[in-house]
Amino acid sequence: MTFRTTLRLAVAGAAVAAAAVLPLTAQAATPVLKGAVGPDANFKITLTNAKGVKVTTLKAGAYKIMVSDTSAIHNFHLTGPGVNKDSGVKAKGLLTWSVTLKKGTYKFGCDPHATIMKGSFTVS
Ligand SMILES: [Cu+2]
Repeated sequence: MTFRTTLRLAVAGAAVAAAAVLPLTAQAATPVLKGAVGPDANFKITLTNAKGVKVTTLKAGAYKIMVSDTSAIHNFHLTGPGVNKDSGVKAKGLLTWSVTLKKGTYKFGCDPHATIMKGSFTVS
Protein backbone atom coordinates (compact mmCIF):
# COMPACT_ATOMS: atom_id res chain seq x y z
CA MET A 1 0.00 0.00 0.00
CA THR A 2 1.44 3.35 -0.99
CA PHE A 3 1.40 6.36 1.28
CA ARG A 4 -1.13 8.05 -1.02
CA THR A 5 -3.56 5.12 -0.84
CA THR A 6 -3.27 5.04 2.94
CA LEU A 7 -4.04 8.76 3.08
CA ARG A 8 -7.07 8.34 0.81
CA LEU A 9 -8.42 5.56 3.00
CA ALA A 10 -7.92 7.69 6.11
CA VAL A 11 -9.80 10.61 4.55
CA ALA A 12 -12.62 8.31 3.39
CA GLY A 13 -12.82 6.82 6.88
CA ALA A 14 -13.12 10.26 8.47
CA ALA A 15 -15.91 11.22 6.04
CA VAL A 16 -17.86 8.06 6.91
CA ALA A 17 -17.43 8.75 10.62
CA ALA A 18 -18.67 12.35 10.20
CA ALA A 19 -21.68 11.20 8.16
CA ALA A 20 -22.59 8.69 10.87
CA VAL A 21 -22.47 11.34 13.61
CA LEU A 22 -24.39 14.12 11.85
CA PRO A 23 -27.88 12.54 11.74
CA LEU A 24 -27.68 11.79 15.48
CA THR A 25 -26.82 15.42 16.23
CA ALA A 26 -29.73 16.62 14.10
CA GLN A 27 -32.17 14.29 15.85
CA ALA A 28 -31.01 15.34 19.30
CA ALA A 29 -31.44 19.07 18.64
CA THR A 30 -34.21 20.57 20.75
CA PRO A 31 -36.56 22.83 18.75
CA VAL A 32 -36.23 26.51 19.61
CA LEU A 33 -39.17 28.88 20.02
CA LYS A 34 -38.86 32.63 20.44
CA GLY A 35 -41.01 34.70 22.76
CA ALA A 36 -40.90 38.47 22.66
CA VAL A 37 -42.38 41.33 24.62
CA GLY A 38 -41.45 44.98 24.70
CA PRO A 39 -40.27 47.68 24.53
CA ASP A 40 -42.66 49.57 26.86
CA ALA A 41 -44.57 51.38 24.08
CA ASN A 42 -45.18 48.14 22.18
CA PHE A 43 -48.27 46.44 23.59
CA LYS A 44 -47.67 43.23 21.69
CA ILE A 45 -46.57 39.78 22.71
CA THR A 46 -45.41 37.13 20.27
CA LEU A 47 -44.30 33.52 20.15
CA THR A 48 -42.68 32.32 16.95
CA ASN A 49 -40.77 29.27 15.80
CA ALA A 50 -37.15 29.28 14.60
CA LYS A 51 -38.34 30.43 11.15
CA GLY A 52 -40.17 33.41 12.61
CA VAL A 53 -43.63 31.96 12.02
CA LYS A 54 -46.31 32.47 14.68
CA VAL A 55 -46.76 29.34 16.81
CA THR A 56 -50.29 27.91 16.71
CA THR A 57 -49.79 24.15 17.04
CA LEU A 58 -46.87 22.05 18.25
CA LYS A 59 -46.07 18.41 18.80
CA ALA A 60 -45.58 17.30 22.38
CA GLY A 61 -41.98 17.15 23.52
CA ALA A 62 -39.00 19.14 24.71
CA TYR A 63 -38.51 22.73 23.53
CA LYS A 64 -36.14 25.55 24.27
CA ILE A 65 -37.98 28.85 24.55
CA MET A 66 -35.86 31.96 24.25
CA VAL A 67 -37.70 34.95 25.66
CA SER A 68 -36.70 38.52 24.93
CA ASP A 69 -38.26 40.86 27.48
CA THR A 70 -37.18 44.43 26.78
CA SER A 71 -39.80 46.10 28.95
CA ALA A 72 -40.13 47.02 32.63
CA ILE A 73 -43.94 47.23 32.37
CA HIS A 74 -44.69 44.00 30.48
CA ASN A 75 -43.92 40.36 31.18
CA PHE A 76 -43.97 37.16 29.19
CA HIS A 77 -45.93 34.58 31.16
CA LEU A 78 -46.41 31.07 29.75
CA THR A 79 -48.82 28.66 31.39
CA GLY A 80 -50.20 25.25 30.47
CA PRO A 81 -49.92 21.57 31.40
CA GLY A 82 -46.79 21.26 33.57
CA VAL A 83 -45.49 24.74 32.71
CA ASN A 84 -45.65 28.08 34.54
CA LYS A 85 -42.84 30.40 33.43
CA ASP A 86 -42.75 34.14 33.94
CA SER A 87 -40.13 36.66 32.77
CA GLY A 88 -41.23 39.15 35.45
CA VAL A 89 -42.93 42.50 34.90
CA LYS A 90 -40.14 44.78 36.12
CA ALA A 91 -37.35 42.48 34.98
CA LYS A 92 -35.81 42.74 31.54
CA GLY A 93 -33.53 40.35 29.79
CA LEU A 94 -33.00 37.41 27.50
CA LEU A 95 -34.12 34.16 29.11
CA THR A 96 -33.90 30.56 27.97
CA TRP A 97 -36.51 28.18 29.29
CA SER A 98 -36.23 24.44 28.77
CA VAL A 99 -39.74 23.05 28.85
CA THR A 100 -41.53 19.80 28.09
CA LEU A 101 -44.83 20.54 26.40
CA LYS A 102 -47.65 18.06 26.84
CA LYS A 103 -50.94 17.56 25.03
CA GLY A 104 -53.28 20.47 25.75
CA THR A 105 -53.63 24.22 25.43
CA TYR A 106 -50.94 26.67 26.48
CA LYS A 107 -51.48 30.36 27.01
CA PHE A 108 -49.01 33.20 27.11
CA GLY A 109 -49.57 36.80 27.92
CA CYS A 110 -48.59 39.91 29.80
CA ASP A 111 -50.22 39.95 33.23
CA PRO A 112 -50.71 43.75 33.65
CA HIS A 113 -52.33 43.91 30.19
CA ALA A 114 -53.88 40.45 30.05
CA THR A 115 -56.92 41.49 28.02
CA ILE A 116 -54.97 42.86 25.05
CA MET A 117 -51.58 41.14 25.25
CA LYS A 118 -52.20 37.42 24.94
CA GLY A 119 -51.86 34.39 22.75
CA SER A 120 -52.23 30.64 22.84
CA PHE A 121 -51.27 27.45 21.04
CA THR A 122 -52.24 23.82 21.20
CA VAL A 123 -50.00 20.80 21.65
CA SER A 124 -50.99 17.45 20.20
CU1 LIG B 1 -48.01 44.45 29.18
